[in-house]
Amino acid sequence: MNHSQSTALFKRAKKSIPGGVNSPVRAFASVEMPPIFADHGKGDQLTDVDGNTYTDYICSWGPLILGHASPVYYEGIDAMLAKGDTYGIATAIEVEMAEMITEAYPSMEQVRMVNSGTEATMSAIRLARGYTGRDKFIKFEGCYHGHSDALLVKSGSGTLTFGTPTSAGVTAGAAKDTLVATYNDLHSVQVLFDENPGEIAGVIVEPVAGNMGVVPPDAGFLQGLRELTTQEGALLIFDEVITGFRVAYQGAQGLFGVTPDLTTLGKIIGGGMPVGAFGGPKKIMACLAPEGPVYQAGTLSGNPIAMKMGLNTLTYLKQHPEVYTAMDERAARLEAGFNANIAATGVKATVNRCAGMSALFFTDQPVKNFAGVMTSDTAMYTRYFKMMLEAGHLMPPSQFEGIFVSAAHSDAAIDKTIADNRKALEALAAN
Ligand code: KE4
Repeated sequence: MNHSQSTALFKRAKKSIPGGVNSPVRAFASVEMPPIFADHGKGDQLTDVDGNTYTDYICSWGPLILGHASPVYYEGIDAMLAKGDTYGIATAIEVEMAEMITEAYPSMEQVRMVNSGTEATMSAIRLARGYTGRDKFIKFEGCYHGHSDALLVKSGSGTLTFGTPTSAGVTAGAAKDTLVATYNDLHSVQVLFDENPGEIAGVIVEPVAGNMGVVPPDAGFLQGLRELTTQEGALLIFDEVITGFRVAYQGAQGLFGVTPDLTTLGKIIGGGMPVGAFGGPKKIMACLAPEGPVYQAGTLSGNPIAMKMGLNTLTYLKQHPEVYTAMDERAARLEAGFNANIAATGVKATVNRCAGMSALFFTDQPVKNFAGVMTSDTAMYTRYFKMMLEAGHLMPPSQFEGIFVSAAHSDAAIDKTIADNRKALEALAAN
């Protein structure tokens, strides 16, 4: 495939944008090649500026649950734009969005809209601290909750690619109240509570980890966190920025039947526009300004155009539950196909999956936590990524990200991905 236009754009971009990209993972550094630049997408297909078309498994890192350029996202947008796009005062559509979310997530009696997942988690942590009067909180190694200072500690996603699990610029003071436990290890959480009695405001967790590849929760892990936090007077925060409206309409809390105190959302709820949200019981949310002492704000929070695209998406998902069944079936076929290819070729690899999100790790070790992820052969992943790209399949450009199947992924596309995965694994097995 010819990537000359992408490469030229990247060279040009590096003059005016740090690293040539507006988010590090887009630089393709982990797979040691210049990034491709997108030109357009339709359904499960993405076409780059050189005219190469791929079946897309990035799906904008989660938002595109209906695939690229679905008319569902855009319904009624032109009419709204004719009236204006932002006001700085409240609008009715923000109320409709809040009602949509709180109806789908009973644990969220109230919800505040923000502009990114980072804002949502940062605000949720501040709220938990303000509500409990406690400073410390627990996160899990390899989980990524956006780039606010206190959460950029032993984090996942791009911080793993760039070897900065705790970022430069995050002061010791900002990180000192962040305690780090091991995913799927309740004892590691209990130890932190025992060492910090009465000081921990909350535990924030990706209920299905999607930023160290995909690591589903072991049976009982989430319930165990619920029991531990209740017993210790700490809040349980589910970061459902990826899993919300993805692993089920009711998110991971609906899928696993565990009710958090606070939930953060993002990605899908914006229909492709920059949207995040956080919510919980009224007694906790009442601590937020303007009612309470915990300040949080945003110029474009609840932007009407973004709300409309988000509402279009959520309304469609609510009216078409069959979308989840179809996504789960396709992701299961992809998993089964990859596993058959691993068995047939003898390549050391393992597949993790939860509903429509999955990951292919180049390790024969079980991947249940960050340590398991780090047994992966990232050099082999790089070779695999490039072979799949050349064959017309855009896999995540990092071992530490997830594969997303959308409602738009066709059976034919899935089958071709499985067939080309077999060829790639055969090539890896040969040398
Ligand atoms: P944003 O600030 O990027 O909207 O959301 C941060 C965030 C919070 N919580 C979870 C569970 C997340 O996965 C994310 C962001 N996810 C990454 C992909 N793994 C965003 C991709 C990127 O950084 O470009």
